[in-house]
Amino acid sequence: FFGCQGGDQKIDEPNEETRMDWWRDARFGMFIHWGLYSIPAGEWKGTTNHAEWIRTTAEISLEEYDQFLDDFNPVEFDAEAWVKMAKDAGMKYITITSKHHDGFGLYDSKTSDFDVMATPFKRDILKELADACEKAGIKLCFYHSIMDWHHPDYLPRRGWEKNRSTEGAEFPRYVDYMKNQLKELLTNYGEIGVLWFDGEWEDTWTHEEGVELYDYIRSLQPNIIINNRVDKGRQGMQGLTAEGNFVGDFGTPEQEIPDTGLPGIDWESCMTMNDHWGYNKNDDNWKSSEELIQNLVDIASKGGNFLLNIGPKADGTFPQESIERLAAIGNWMNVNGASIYETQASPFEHLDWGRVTQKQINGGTRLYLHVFDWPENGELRLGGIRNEAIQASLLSAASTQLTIRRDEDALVIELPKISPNEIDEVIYLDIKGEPDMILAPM
Ligand code: H79
Repeated sequence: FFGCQGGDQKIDEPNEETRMDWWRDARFGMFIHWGLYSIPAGEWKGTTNHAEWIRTTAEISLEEYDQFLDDFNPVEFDAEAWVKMAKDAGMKYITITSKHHDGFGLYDSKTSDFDVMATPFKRDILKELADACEKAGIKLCFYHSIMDWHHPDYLPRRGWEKNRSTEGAEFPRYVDYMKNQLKELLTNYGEIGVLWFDGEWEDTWTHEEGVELYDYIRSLQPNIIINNRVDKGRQGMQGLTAEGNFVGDFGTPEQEIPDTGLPGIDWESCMTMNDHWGYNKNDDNWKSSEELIQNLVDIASKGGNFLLNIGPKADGTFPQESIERLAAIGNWMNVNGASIYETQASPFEHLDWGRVTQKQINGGTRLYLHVFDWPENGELRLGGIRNEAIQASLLSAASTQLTIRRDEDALVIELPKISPNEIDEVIYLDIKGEPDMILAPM
């Protein structure tokens, strides 16, 4: 049984549903990849395809990388402005890199000298974000890398790191260090929504350590949600947890959206707006706002969350292209948010005109029909459904009643000739009971 991903077996918990509730309702969050790597902005000695992995991909020595400390001074950083952009886009939570693989901490860590306090900026970025999030009612979440290319006790080294000795390195001491950092993060910044681990795939990290870390995090904040990369059960970039006794509360598809819904499984697709997580000044391969909105809808129609990434610049601002896309998504969400928040996966998959999300209301079901491709004949067909229809309306103009008729196994809705919103006009269709599907022959 996939639904039980193990965490609840470890800690006695009567309120499992309650713990995940806010996250399941939220559906949409902002990922933020920010750190020293934002300074080179993806460029190194004439090569341009780098980002947060630049220490590895450009093979930069530790000595050289440490020099970025002197240049990290994001004077334009404004936590409240960031949180406002997330909130205005319709996002309910922010997951920021407290530490990425390079080992640099964006906060005041007493356990490390490789943090923001060692830069000219000397401001605790996570504290400022925590305060801004609290004010705005946004959940703050931390991405924390298990893999660490900086700490002397982390093993292994990168293959090209010939001059960094492993002598005296003790991995258990690294684990203690990481736990101390996590204790700071879970003690000094209020209630944290999610701990999002990454970099768990190297051989030094074991299932036993994953279980222990999961339990440790829950002991500090019992209601926190922890992704499946804390343990060894993740299956590649597809991201879902393998069968077995693995801990972790949700699966983490990366740059992918599952083909179908996954009943009983919690998951979140994380995705970049262009081709890099960290800021890359040469990357102009931006997804359109339309594609991003339709991705959000696709994911919601399958019961998942969408964690959409921003790679801020070294001065503390978001790239203009990201700001524009957030604003466009926000415009759509202002009208159509009800078709995303607190919805569940629908049984309608692979429709040729769009996607369907749904919600239980007044003993019946409200189906949100997301029309990506407006039918030319003005008739929207929802096939394979037995239920009696009650009413249908445009979500953008709830006073317009649309005519519904039954055509054999389909409900057919008469639409206006032209779509009011070409990206995704949402029709809500109320039916009696829960969807009663006529299953296609196998
Ligand atoms: O934090 C983001 C990535 O840095 C991290 N997870 C997301 C959320 C990530 N870890 N691994 N990967 C992404 C995939 C690894 C791809 C690699 Fe590569 C191929 C690493 C080195 C070669 C991508 C391409 C990164 C550098 C070049």
